[in-house]
Amino acid sequence: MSDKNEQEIYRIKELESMNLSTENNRELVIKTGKAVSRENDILAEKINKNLVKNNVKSFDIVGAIGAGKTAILERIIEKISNDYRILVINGDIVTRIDADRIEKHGAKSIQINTGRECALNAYHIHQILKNQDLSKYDLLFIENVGNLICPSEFFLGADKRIIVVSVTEGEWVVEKHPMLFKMSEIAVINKIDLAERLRTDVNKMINDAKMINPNIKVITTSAKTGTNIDILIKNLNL
Ligand SMILES: Nc1nc2c(ncn2[C@@H]2O[C@H](COP(=O)(O)OP(=O)(O)O)[C@@H](O)[C@H]2O)c(=O)[nH]1
Ligand SMILES: [Mg+2]
Repeated sequence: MSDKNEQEIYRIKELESMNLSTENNRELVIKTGKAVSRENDILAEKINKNLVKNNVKSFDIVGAIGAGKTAILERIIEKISNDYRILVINGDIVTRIDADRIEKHGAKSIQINTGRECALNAYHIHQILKNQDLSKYDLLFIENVGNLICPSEFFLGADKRIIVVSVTEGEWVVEKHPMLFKMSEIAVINKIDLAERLRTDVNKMINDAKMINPNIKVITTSAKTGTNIDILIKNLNL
């Protein structure tokens, strides 16, 4: 990109953020945001009804980039793909790396690339599920785009949300991101094989999650060694 083009892009970005910060525009942005969120929730409810009608149990997996969402799914699928017919939707900005990883373990996987969007929304899921014969599946796992903030704004229509954090993100990661812990049924603290070496206080992470959401089930795992993947599967209540 030439210097001139780059300067132009920065100028546009500056103007965008200046506009958002004026009182009138802010109100419009908030109003529009609320309307979008309401539409999303209506569609999410429809998606869930349809999944339930077809006896498909569904899970929305959220967490930062690199927390181990795909690795945990690989371990789960390895263990249960003989007993359940599984569909996985993988969300990423670009590439179909995760879908290719999942497919090697015995589940059908579909990749969605969101481009600039930092989370999946119900419309993405609807676009995919409307072309699927849901009677062919028992379980749906949705791996959301790697992000600890944006996914809290959009329900996808899954029965349960699972938040995955890892000890490599530091022991403060839970208390810094309360929203998604409030909105999840299961919290996975992954990469415990590295906890000792990093001297991460895993108990603090567990306690923080329970303090934020007393009803959340917290499970410590290692997708690398397979530790506690069985316990995680048990807690899915399949
Ligand atoms: N040591 C260790 N590495 C892990 C574990 N889980 C995932 N990883 C590694 O962490 C990296 C990111 O994992 P990935 O599943 O792609 O994370 P995602 O972005 O959340 O889907 C990969 O190199 C994995 O092999 C774990 O429990 N222990
Ligand atoms: Mg992934």
